[in-house]
Amino acid sequence: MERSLVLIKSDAIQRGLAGTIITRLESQGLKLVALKMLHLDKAVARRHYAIHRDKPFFEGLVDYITSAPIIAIIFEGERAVEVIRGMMGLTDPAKAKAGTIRGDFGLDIGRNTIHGSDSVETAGEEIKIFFSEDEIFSY
Ligand code: DAT
Ligand code: MG
Repeated sequence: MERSLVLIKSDAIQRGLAGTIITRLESQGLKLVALKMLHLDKAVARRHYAIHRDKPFFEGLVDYITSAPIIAIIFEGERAVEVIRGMMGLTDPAKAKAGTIRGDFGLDIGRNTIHGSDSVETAGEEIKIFFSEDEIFSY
């Protein structure tokens, strides 16, 4: 069974959208196997977004994701990575289709409410940043 790391990002938490977003994903049949609320420090944020370190938006992205608490979740399911990316919609909420999480709730490309792993390999790496093995449940 595939796993994906989801982050409910700072703007979504501040706007009270965490439950709505989690419900959408759970309702699709994705299984919650780990969940925690945390306030990221800059070092962990930089590690999570390391692939973007040379982009002009990198420091703004790190400031944003560390500006308020987030919720980190591992969802498990068949083709979980692809299913979640589809439900999230495109990175820029202005381009994301209605019915997708970003299309419905995203404010702008920086504040787009949700992160989801972009491949199974990335998911494995991202999960290790946020969770230890004993925080991941089997049921
Ligand atoms: P995604 O989150 O869809 O995987 P990404 O990996 O390209 O998108 O970028 C990571 C995050 O960085 C994205 O969710 C929001 C931010 N971001 C991406 N492109 C941006 C841009 N041009 N300006 C500002 N923020 C950007
Ligand atoms: Mg990405």
